[in-house]
Amino acid sequence: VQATAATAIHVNQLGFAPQADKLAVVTDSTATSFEVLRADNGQSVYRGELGAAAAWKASAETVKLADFSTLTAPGEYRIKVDGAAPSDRFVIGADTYRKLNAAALKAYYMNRAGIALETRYAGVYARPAGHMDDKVLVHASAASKDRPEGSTITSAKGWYDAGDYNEYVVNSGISTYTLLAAFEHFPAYYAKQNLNLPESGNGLPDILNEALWNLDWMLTMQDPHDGGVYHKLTNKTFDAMVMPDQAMKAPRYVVQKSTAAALDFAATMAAASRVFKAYEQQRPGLSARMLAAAEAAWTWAAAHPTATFRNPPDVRTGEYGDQHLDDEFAWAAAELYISTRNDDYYRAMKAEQTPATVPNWGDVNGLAWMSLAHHRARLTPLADRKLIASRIDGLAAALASTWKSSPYRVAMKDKDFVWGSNAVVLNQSMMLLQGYRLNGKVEYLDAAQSGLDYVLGRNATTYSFVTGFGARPPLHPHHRPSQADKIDAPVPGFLVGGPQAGQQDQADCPPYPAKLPATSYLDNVCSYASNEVAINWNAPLVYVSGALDELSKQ
Ligand code: G3I
Ligand code: 9MR
Repeated sequence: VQATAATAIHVNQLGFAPQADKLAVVTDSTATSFEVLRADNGQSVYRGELGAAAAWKASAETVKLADFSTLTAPGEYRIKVDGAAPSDRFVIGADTYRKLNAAALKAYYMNRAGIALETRYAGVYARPAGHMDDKVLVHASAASKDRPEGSTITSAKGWYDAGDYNEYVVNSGISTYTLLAAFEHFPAYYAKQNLNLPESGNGLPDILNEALWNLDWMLTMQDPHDGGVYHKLTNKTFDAMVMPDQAMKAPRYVVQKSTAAALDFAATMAAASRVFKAYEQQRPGLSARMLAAAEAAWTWAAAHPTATFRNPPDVRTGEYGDQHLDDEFAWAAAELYISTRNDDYYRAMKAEQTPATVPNWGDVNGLAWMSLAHHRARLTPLADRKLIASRIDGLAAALASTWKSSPYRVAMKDKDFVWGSNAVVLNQSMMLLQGYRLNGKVEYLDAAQSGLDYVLGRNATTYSFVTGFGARPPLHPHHRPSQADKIDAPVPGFLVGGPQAGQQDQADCPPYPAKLPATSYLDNVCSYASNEVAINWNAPLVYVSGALDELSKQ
């Protein structure tokens, strides 16, 4: 099924808003021009010159850009270049990413722990409940006077982290926050969205209903006796590739309280307390409870500033073992400052020393700046608004400059092709969008669009990296339900990790097609290093797809 012709046309396999920047990449071609054809009758509607040939080291290709941004007429199209098969079909039109955004959010529902997915909500992906987590053991590493080793707690709900069935507070933090930010920044887009969840129609927007499923779980991960937060809720080893209700029946554990978990928890709960304040009627007391939980976790972290996490010897599941905690302190302080307007938190953030970086689970500095920028009009006089603007703009400008000089027109450098590279490019887009929201530089919006184009097909692999979306989506993600459910198509709406040269799963997989950063990818269930799904990777997909739909209307 793979196009093997040397010359190939890579384009976003979904499409573009009429006013969006529209680019395709043509590989290893001697052609100098391209055409855009109507998909229904092949009529040529646009002709343009290809850009100059440039070498992209990450994929070892020589590529030319096709820019058809001035084609704005709604319709379905293909691109044609002499010597190549016509491109995949794509659409120009309004709300191009509505369905993608809804599916990317629904994927969280599909990954819920502690609930049966019913046919009326999950369709063919209905399944019995797994992991009720009503008797979770306190692991030796987490034992305290109030909760000794082997005592049990209840820790229901939450999302499975990824293709595995464990739940990790550090990764939950950035994921849940990003969904909350999508809602905070673009409330109109999400207000009427109906995701067909069990909670739909209860007076909360569905994006918040979904976020709440995980926030409820996160609250159980805090020890009420001291405010500390367990790092994870987990088996001792990874489950086999089975459905949730068939997973290990041995009890699960809460493992070691960590500083990173406490701070990511504090930041996320502080942000959530702001968002849920408007829903006091639907959820009386929730906002205040979240803020109190956030402050208690902050106090614990301040008293235990170096409780870094490494797996205890008998626990072999995901580690999320960040050793650098300045950014977690800064993010928690920023969110607590915004939610309480208490200047002590602003001082604790150490704004002058905090850089703005593209966020990931282990580096959350960018989230602090993103929240401060969004709330800049409502901060106390102490906040340095110039600094906030210059941090956001500085990061966006650096990303846009890489984007501009990249043969593929992506902000990705070689070092960005890490485990979960597809989320790197989307988090770059999310930060570019913060720059655009701040000062309206269209170049930032265009560069953000390119990040979504990349994961939807304008990349060096020919794939659209979201299950169920585009002409060639992944069919075999490392996702236990998708593998074990006996349904051919994987659960839709999941972004897979993407190419990276580490190949840490090589022992479990057939050989990869290539070892280059941008092409080292395997659509095979074995490939947890390039083809797993994860809640922190879907979150910027939600943010960016919704933002581009909404901003294209303005
Ligand atoms: O920190 C080092 C850095 O100093 C070094 O320069 C760089 C060079 O490769 O490596 C960095 O470490 C990487 C680490 O992530 C931090 O970014 C490791 O190579 C890399 O293997 C590691 O990948 C993580 C992976 O788990 C393995 O631990 C991914 O970020 C993380 O997303 C992934 O998360 C897993 C969970 O553990 C379990 N559940 C599924 C989930 C998704 O695959
Ligand atoms: O399934 C696991 C996946 O969720 C993790 O991201 C990955 C890396 O920690 O590990 C996977 O489990 C594999 C294990 O590490 C090695 N043996 C094969 C397992 C996959 O079935």
